[in-house]
Parts: sequence; structure tokens; C-alpha cells
Amino acid sequence: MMTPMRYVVLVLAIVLSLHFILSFSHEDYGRATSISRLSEQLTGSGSHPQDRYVPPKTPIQSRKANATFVMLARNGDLNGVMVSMKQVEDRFNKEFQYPYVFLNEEPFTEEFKQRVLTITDAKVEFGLIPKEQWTQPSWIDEARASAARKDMVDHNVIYGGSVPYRNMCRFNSGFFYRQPLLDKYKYYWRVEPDVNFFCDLHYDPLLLMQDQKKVYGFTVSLYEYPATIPTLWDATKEFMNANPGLLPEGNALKFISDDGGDTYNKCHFWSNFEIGDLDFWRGEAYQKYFDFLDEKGGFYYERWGDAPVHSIGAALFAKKEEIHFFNDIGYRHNPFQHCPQGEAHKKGKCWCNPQDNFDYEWYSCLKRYDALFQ
Ligand SMILES: Nc1nc2c(ncn2[C@@H]2O[C@H](COP(=O)(O)OP(=O)(O)O)[C@@H](O)[C@H]2O)c(=O)[nH]1
Ligand SMILES: [Mg+2]
Repeated sequence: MMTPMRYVVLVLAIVLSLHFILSFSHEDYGRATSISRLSEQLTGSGSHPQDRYVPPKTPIQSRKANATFVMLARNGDLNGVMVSMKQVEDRFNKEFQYPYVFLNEEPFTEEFKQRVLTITDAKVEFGLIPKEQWTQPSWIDEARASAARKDMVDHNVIYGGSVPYRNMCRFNSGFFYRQPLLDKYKYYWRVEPDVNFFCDLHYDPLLLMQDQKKVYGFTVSLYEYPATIPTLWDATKEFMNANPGLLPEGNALKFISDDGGDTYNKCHFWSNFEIGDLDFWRGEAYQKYFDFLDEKGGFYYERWGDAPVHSIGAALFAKKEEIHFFNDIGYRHNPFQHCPQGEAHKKGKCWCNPQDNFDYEWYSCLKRYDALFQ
């Protein structure tokens, strides 16, 4: 006979063992699923269990310019592209989310596209440049062009023997702003592979362009190698004489000429960094100027760079107030850098050495830009 006491103890024992068995198998089941999820993650997406925390997104500013970053690059430039783009995102674009347009005369590889897409949440588009905008035109006399290249190689002119470099300079001078992927935008910020951005930017330079009606922005300016542009200024003077109505009053001629336009002082804005108004390049004056230069053939018979061509265009066809020096954008493209000084340095938490600053080095043209407003 079981006493009531023994009966209670037996029931309790049964309940406890059942609970133990159930809880063990439940835990075991949980562990098994998390192990399989982990191995799925390790072999699949490559993320870590701890990555499951999703922090709130940085708020994106609501007022924006109609603008994009634009980068011309080869597939082989990928690592340098990542270097530049990561800094663009960290210093500025994570708060602003401007899109990117990548351009190349060859299709971008899947690897290129995938790696670029990992760096930003903003829209990214990849464009293929039409052959005729990248190749030496058929009306260029190749014998004359190759003799010029050989002569430049003999004289150690940088990129003197390169046809691709000339294609690139001609494309940047006259075709980048005509790419269909850029049609929908008004402003652009040009970025090159392997550059540095040193300072946090808490305002939007693209909106500054719009709000202050600027057409061209730069950070570094310097003198061009004379050997690359022997007849560029003669061609420019011929164009100016034939089209006096295209030059507005109050332009920045003084930045590029010390004698009222007779000679070119070789000053140019360094075009590896540009923030600009695409409509300015698309406009009548610059378009006519580019077509005129292109017909002269100096992109191939000499080695006219897009930096002097853009700079002469901006200095002649824009008003001087429409050209902006971005003092607070700390920037380096080897071998020169603009490192903001004093308050601007502190405000941007810049990481460049303030003593390494090209602004008023002897080879810089910034003093001539300053002189426009003195
Ligand atoms: N797609 C393409 N991009 C080029 C080519 N050559 C130069 N670039 C790009 O044009 C820009 C200027 O070229 P870079 O080699 O940096 O010239 P540098 O700054 O004058 O020394 C960079 O954005 C390059 O990635 C080319 O043959 N194809
Ligand atoms: Mg470069």
C-alpha cells in the first residue's frame, strides 16, 4: 500500500524528470539550430553572429543638390578607387548619400562592381564610354602625332609617349559631361583613384555650388609643364579673337594671364579634384571652345591636359566670383596636398600635417587666385 506521502513524492519525481527531459531537448534543439545557422553564415554570407545588431542609420540630410560623384577608372585601378571612395564616404558622403557614376572605355568587371557596391548605400551606376570619344580621331595625322610622342619621350615629358593618356585628357576635356548617365545631374564632384580626403565635412559643398551659383570649385592650383602645351595659348587667342562675345565681363583672365591675355602664365586648377556645374561645360561657350581645340589636334600633336583646358575655359567663360576655392576640403593627390590651416583645420578634425601644405609654395597659383579679389 502506498502512503499519501509516498504518492506525493512519486508524482513530484515524475513531474521533475519530465521537466528536465523536455528542457534538455529544447536547449539541445536551440543549440543545434544556432550551430547550423552559424555554419550557414560562415560558409554563406560570411557574417558573424554578433553582426546581427542593426544600429539606426545616420540620418540623411533632406535638402540636396542634383549632383553625383564621377570617377573615370580602369578595372586595374580598383584598389585605388576603394582608397578614395572609402574616404569620400567617411569624411562626407555617409551623411549625404550622393550617388556615384563610374566611367570606363572597357566594361567594368563584376569584381570591380561588387567591391565598389560594398562601400556605399548610395546609388552607383557604371557607364561604358563610346569608342569614338576615347580613340584618336581618324583625321589626326598619325605620322605627325607619333613623331611628337617620340620627341616628348626623348625629352622625358611625363606621359609623353602615351596615347591612352591623351585619350583620357581629351575625354575629360570634352566628353565626360556628355555621358548619358550624367544627363540627369547638374553638379558633379570628380574623384580620382588613390587620393586622400583629410577633413570631416559637415556642410554640403554641392549645395554651396547651387546656393552661391558657383560653376567651378578647386583645392589645388599650379603651373602646367610648358612642353605639353606649346600652342594651346595661340589656339585660345585665335578662339577669343573670333568669339569676343563669349567672354563675360569680370571673368578670371587675370588668373591665367599676367599681361591682359597676351601670354599664358601656365596657371591651372588641378582637375583631379573638381566640383563643378555640368551645365557650364555643356553651355555654348565651352562647347565651342572644346570643339575648336579638338580640331587643332593638340590633344595628340602635343599633350594638352584636361586641367589647363578646363581651367582656361573656367577663367575665360565664367565670372571670377563663380570660381570657388574649397579651403576646408583637405585633399591630397600625389605629390601635392592642400591641408587647411588654423580654425578650418580644427573644425574639420583634419589628419594632414598643417606644415605640409601647397597653398603658397612657389609652384602654387593660389596667390593669383587670391589676387583676383584684392
Ligand atoms: N578608363 C580609363 N581611365 C583612365 C585611363 N588612364 C587614366 N585613367 C583615369 O584618368 C584619371 C587620371 O589618370 P591618372 O593616371 O591618375 O593621371 P595623373 O593624375 O595625371 O597622373 C584617373 O581617374 C584614372 O583612373 C585609361 O586608359 N582608361
Ligand atoms: Mg591621378
